[in-house]
Amino acid sequence: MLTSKFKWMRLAMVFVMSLVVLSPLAPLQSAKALGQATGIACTTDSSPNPTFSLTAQTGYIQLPDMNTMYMWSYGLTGVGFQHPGPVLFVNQGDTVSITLQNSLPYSLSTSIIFPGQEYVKADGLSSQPEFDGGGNLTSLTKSAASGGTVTYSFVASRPGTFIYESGTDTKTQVPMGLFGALIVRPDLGADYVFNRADSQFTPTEEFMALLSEIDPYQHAAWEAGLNPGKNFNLNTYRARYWLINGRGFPDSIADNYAPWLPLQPYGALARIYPYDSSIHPSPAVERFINVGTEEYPFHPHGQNGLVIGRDGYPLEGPGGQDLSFEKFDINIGPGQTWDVIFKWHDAEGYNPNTNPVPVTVPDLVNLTIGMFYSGSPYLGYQQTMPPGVSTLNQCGEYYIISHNHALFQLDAFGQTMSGPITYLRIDPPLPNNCP
Ligand SMILES: [Cu+2]
Repeated sequence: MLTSKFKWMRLAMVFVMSLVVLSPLAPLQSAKALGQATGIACTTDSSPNPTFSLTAQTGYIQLPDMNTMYMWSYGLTGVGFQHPGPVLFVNQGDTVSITLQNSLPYSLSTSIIFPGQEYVKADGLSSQPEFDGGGNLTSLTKSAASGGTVTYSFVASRPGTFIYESGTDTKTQVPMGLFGALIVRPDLGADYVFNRADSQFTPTEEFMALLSEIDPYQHAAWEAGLNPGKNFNLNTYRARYWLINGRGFPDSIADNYAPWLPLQPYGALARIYPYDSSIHPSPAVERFINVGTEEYPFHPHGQNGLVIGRDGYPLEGPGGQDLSFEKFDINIGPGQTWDVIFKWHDAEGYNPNTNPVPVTVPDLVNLTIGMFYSGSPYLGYQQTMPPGVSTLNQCGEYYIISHNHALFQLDAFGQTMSGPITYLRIDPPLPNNCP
């Protein structure tokens, strides 16, 4: 048992070291232009009439305990399986069309619902729920039969963070992985969350925490296919894996499109820079999304967030009054989205030469050293580590953990310290020499 844990840690370390080697991200350049190492990797199409083609299909993802998991998920048609589904970005006022190709097994029908979008059409007609011959609800919206397609369209009337997910047999199809994020940019501009001046953010510092869960017995039952739809008792549903952006820690801190996670393209590392009134004036934004069945109390250490929106609505009064609030623990309920702004101030400006901290820094050999520590408590400084200790720190940056505070969720089927954990990486003030 111990041996396998050490093996896991070693492999995790190799993963993380590859991350460091493979992610040359220059500050202030667009994360997107550089292959989107961190930040949300957008799937877009030309405004004002973006069209997307998604295929609901089967595939496998990798989990931190070395398990692989049979999933259903949305991938771009013709491109293939990915998990979670593509993050769709559109502009406010766009007429969005999404064609769903149903490639699920077992002759299942499937569909997509768009919570928060109004007047959704399916194949040109007002989208309506479906019922079987006995009057039982079978789908919340028009579905595509096995092998068939259905095209949904709607006008993205208001900006914000939204979910799209299966509307058919939702207790099965959503946990099996049929979900994704839809982000609507406001009229005010792509670097605003809402049509409010105080919702401006740094374009390269737009992050997502899409939180989900897996009951491996549900997935195994469908994978085995012995009696599809009847061989898993939903009353026994119990999540054993919890994921952030479709990955568990430490995969969660690897780059977007990390080559060893080819079907789980979205990283969750948040990389930001200290506030500076001229060089770096705007904050970062994180879009929290919960597609699971449990509450996810997300908890960025050492850092309050400013909650500015929930469920696609800005927190404002009828006259536009700012109703945003500071929050230390971000409690995202099932089906909710929260938009949270945060910034980091180098308030004290500590410097080992000109402004040292007014206490004696403990001797390095008396400290517990993590693999991301620079050897120096000062931002932007690196020092020699104790003998035998290597560091993944690149340029004296800080790493602050962010994780779900329902600690039972920090787990991968019994492998602890996994699940929805990521880091906030704070780089030294710009300009700097960080890779
Ligand atoms: Cu904590």
